Amino acid sequence: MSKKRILSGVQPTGNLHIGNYLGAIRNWVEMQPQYDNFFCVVDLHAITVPHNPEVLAKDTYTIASLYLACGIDLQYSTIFVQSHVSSHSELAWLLNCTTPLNWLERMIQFKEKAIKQGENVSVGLLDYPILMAADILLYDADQVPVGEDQKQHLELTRDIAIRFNDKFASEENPVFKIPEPLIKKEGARVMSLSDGTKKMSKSDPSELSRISLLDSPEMIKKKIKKCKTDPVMGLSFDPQRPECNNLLTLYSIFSNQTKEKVALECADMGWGKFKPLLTEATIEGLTPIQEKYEEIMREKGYLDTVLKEGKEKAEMVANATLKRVKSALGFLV
Ligand code: ATP
Ligand code: LTN
Repeated sequence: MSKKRILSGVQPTGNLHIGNYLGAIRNWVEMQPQYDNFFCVVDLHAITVPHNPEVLAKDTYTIASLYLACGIDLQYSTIFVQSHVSSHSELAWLLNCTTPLNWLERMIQFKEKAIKQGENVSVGLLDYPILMAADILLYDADQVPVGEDQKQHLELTRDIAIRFNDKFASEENPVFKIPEPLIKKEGARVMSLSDGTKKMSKSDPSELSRISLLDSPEMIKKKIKKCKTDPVMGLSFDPQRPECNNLLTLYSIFSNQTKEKVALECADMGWGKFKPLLTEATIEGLTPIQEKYEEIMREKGYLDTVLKEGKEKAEMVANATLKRVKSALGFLV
């Protein structure tokens, strides 16, 4: 029996932070041997908010090498750049014309990001989830491993696929496979270091709000030292204490210990004792990724080869799906 397929992606909008790693990439790495995997760097999504052309290409390389540095293995997985496979844009157009506008207007991420843009909201920002649906549906993905914040987009993708199949295909011969979201509980929503009620995000203007995978040990130490805490004595996984809950969760993941064990270990601790422990566990967790990253970046030309091969493999699958879609819609193919 052939393996089930996974597709996921990250936007090249800056360095990856530990939220991206714990919420998404760590799970990709863990699952990859059992699946046929496609991981893309979604550069077309990165331009839905104002961007700097000079940093887009650099960030695209950074994210692709971080995929490898985090442990994505080309034996199991294909890494490619979204804009290298033109079927993504083309399917997005076809889905634009078969999806009701009001499905997009309800998207939480759109509403949140639109507020930040003021008058300058692009059509692309509204259309973002359609392009994401195209990414997923082109590969007949069975599972899409993402963080909690992407749940609504995954539900929309399913609705788009179901509606398309209903209108343009038969039950026995559907055009799209209906994908399932895969959201692991631990690390699905890593919170900002400056505010335990907000998710950690690449686009937060404050560097101190997140730990980047490439932060130096000194920087990690500084960020944890400055992060927001609370004045309650003793530490616990209390949902009423968002900062405490978040920091203990990070510690439990990076130190490879169960929540129960961490709860016991930290029950009588104060922040002064806990912060150095978290700092050490975080540095230890990130050092191997940083070393591998440096190695990949030193090897000139390697990444280009990986991405070229990735494009070729991705195109084979994506172009076949696009042909099916166009034929169902009545285009001459
Ligand atoms: P931006 O701030 O530019 O929107 P982001 O930090 O939200 O970026 P994305 O590229 O949108 O990052 O997300 C990549 C993956 O990381 C997605 O699967 C997303 O669900 C996951 N992710 C993002 N932020 C977090 C977080 N704080 N906790 C857990 N997972 C996260
Ligand atoms: N919207 C996603 C990034 C993304 C994605 C995808 C994730 C674009 N296309 C396809 C999974 C599958 C985000 O994390 N912000």
